[in-house]
Amino acid sequence: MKIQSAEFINSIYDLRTLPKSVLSEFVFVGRSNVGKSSLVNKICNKKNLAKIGSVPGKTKQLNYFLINEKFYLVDLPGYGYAKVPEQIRAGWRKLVEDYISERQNVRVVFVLIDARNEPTYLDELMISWLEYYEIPYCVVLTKADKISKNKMDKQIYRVAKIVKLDNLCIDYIPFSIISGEGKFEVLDVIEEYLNKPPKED
Ligand SMILES: Nc1nc2c(ncn2[C@@H]2O[C@H](COP(=O)(O)OP(=O)(O)O)[C@@H](O)[C@H]2O)c(=O)[nH]1
Ligand SMILES: [Mg+2]
Repeated sequence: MKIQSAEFINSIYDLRTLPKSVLSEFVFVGRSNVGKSSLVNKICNKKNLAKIGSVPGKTKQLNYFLINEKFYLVDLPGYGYAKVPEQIRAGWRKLVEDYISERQNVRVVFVLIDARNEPTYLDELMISWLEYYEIPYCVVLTKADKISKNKMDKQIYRVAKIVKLDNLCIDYIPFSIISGEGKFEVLDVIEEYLNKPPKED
């Protein structure tokens, strides 16, 4: 699939103001600084579509990008930043879980995990929600340029141990904005699920 047009639509702070639309949504989650905005920019071939490296843990909005006038990419607020007070973290949980469980438009959630770091409790929680609500997801191992192939294999093995339902986990994709590795794999997953009829309840 080729991304021909990509535009920022808006930032949502309150789920009651989500776009009234039936377009498919492909969602990116992961802790602050894992590379969500960088990935969105990379697959869209745009430098500044999504803001890179803004103050971690402070942004609590969902950012909507319209692609090819046909579907949305949604950048969820980052999680698991050590200095975030518990109250804000609880707000994050509610926002993200409500979105994931209620939004019918979601086709695939890409769970981003830094290839160098042990998956956190919140990565595990995220995956357990996706399995509970039966949403197909794809694990993306970011910043692949910073580790060896051997270490990447070990990381995939570690992450795979968290996954309980193989049928919902589409793939594990090493990704790097430096080498471009993983870009086409992510686009292929989007294309496949864009053309697949959504599962009936
Ligand atoms: N070396 C390397 N750095 C990356 C990669 N992806 C993101 N970064 C850097 O990681 C930092 C956080 O990225 P950002 O996209 O803002 O993360 P977000 O908070 O998850 O949206 C920035 O300094 C990026 O340049 C990558 O694939 N390789
Ligand atoms: Mg970001």
